[in-house]
Amino acid sequence: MAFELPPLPYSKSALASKGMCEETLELHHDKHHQAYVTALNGFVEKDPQLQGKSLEEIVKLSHGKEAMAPVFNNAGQHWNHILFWKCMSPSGGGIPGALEKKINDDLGGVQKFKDAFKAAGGSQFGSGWAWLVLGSDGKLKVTKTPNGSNPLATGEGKVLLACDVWEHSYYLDFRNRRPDYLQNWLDKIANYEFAEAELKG
Ligand code: MN3
Repeated sequence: MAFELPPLPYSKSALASKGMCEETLELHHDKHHQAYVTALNGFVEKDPQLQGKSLEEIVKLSHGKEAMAPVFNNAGQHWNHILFWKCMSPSGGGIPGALEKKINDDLGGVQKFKDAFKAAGGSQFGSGWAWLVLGSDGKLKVTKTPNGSNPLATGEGKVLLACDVWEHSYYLDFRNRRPDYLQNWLDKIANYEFAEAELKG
């Protein structure tokens, strides 16, 4: 079974009033994400050791192996983007109670969480991702990864929020202003209902 591009869980214009325009989602989902899926399927077709494996298995199998870097980059990006679409919502921005309490307990409050997330995403040199994860110690943690890497590969924990800080994610809407994209994403777009469901799940 070839890997497939999942449909967006909202229309491409659904986030336009929130600071992510239709063209951004069209290019990002239909072109960028599709390209990772197509490339990954190409690698799987040529490599018997990848055949029959789940996406998670391929991410873990290829992580840290120099010869498999192209496989890892594309499998990682497929996995990351599947999450990213779920981590945004037209009704995003509001933090439900149980998640807010956990953020207060583990990260010192919502403002500190957002500052840490902005710092992680803003300081990721070049392309990459900012994450809110639930660590194996049961505590929330804000982290970042370069390029196509992710907490599944690094073993840093269960992802509650994934934010793409590659330029293709924000350049049409915010130009070079990545900190503004991150602030807007956290305040208006982030799907904290999803994060809370993952926290409880
Ligand atoms: Mn992307």
